[in-house]
Amino acid sequence: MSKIVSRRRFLIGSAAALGAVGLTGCDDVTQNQSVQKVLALAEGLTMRTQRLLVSPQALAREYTDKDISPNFHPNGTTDPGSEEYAEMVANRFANWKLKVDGMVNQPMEFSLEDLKKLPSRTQITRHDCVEGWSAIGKWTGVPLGLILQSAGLKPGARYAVFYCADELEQTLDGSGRYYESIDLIDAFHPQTILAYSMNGKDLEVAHGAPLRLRVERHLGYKHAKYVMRIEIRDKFNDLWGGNGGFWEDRGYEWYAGI
Ligand SMILES: Nc1nc2c(c(=O)[nH]1)N[C@H]1C(S)=C(S)[C@@H](COP(=O)(O)O)O[C@H]1N2
Ligand SMILES: [Mo]
Repeated sequence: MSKIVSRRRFLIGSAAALGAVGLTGCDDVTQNQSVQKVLALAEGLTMRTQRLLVSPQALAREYTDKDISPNFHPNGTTDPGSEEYAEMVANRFANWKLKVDGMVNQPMEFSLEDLKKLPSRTQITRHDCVEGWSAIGKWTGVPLGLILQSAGLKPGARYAVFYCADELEQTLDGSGRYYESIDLIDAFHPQTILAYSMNGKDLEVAHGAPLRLRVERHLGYKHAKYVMRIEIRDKFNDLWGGNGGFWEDRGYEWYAGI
C-alpha cells in the first residue's frame, strides 16, 4: 500500500515538474510543438522513470509473431455508425484530433500523423474478454505515459478518463456512450499504449480506428476503442453512472486486473 502511494506521489511529482518546464515561454502551443515537447521528453527520462517505478514482474506476458491469432474477434461496437464518424473514415481521419485535457498544465491535441511521429511501442499480447474468449494480437502505439508527462499533471490528478466515439446503448441523455477510466499507475505502465496499428496495419474500424487503448493487465472492456478525448481527473463518480466506465455502470468491476 505505502509502496503504491509513494510511487503515485513520485509519478505526479515528476510529471508536474516536467509540465512546468514545458510551459516556459509558450502560450500558444501548436500541435507541432506538442510533438516536439513529447519527443524531447521521450529520451531517457521515461525509461528511467519507468524502470524505477515498474518492476518487470508487473508486465503482461508478451508473445511472438507466430502466436498471433488468425481471427481476432471484434467485440462490442464494430462501427460507431454516426455521420461524423463516417466522415472521419471517409477522409482517413485526416481531421481527427485526440484531445488531452482536464487536470493538466498544458492541454494538448494530436493528429494521427502527430501520434505516428512519436516514439512507439509494439507488443504482442493476449486479449481476454469477460464473455469468455481470448485472442492474441500485435499492437503498436504511443505510450500513454509519454503523452501525460508532456501535458504535465496537476497536483491531485488521479485518473485518465477515455471518451469514445460510439454509443453502445442508445439513450436520450447520452449515458450509453462508451467511456473508460484507469488510474495513474496503469496509465504510466510501460505496456499501456494508445494503439493506432494492429498486426502491422492501420487499426481497422471494427477494432477501434483511429485509436484505442491497450492496458494489458486488464480485461477486454477496459481497452477503450474509438478514443476521441482523454481527460485527467481527480474522480469519476460524477460521470454518468459514477462507476468509471460504460460496463462498470452496468455492473462490471472497475479494477479488471488480470
Ligand atoms: N468504444 C468501445 N470500446 C470497447 C468496446 C466497445 O463496445 N466500445 N468493447 C470492449 C470490449 S468488451 C472488448 S472485449 C474489446 C474488444 O476489442 P476488439 O473489438 O478489438 O476485439 O473492446 C472493448 N472496448
Ligand atoms: Mo469484452
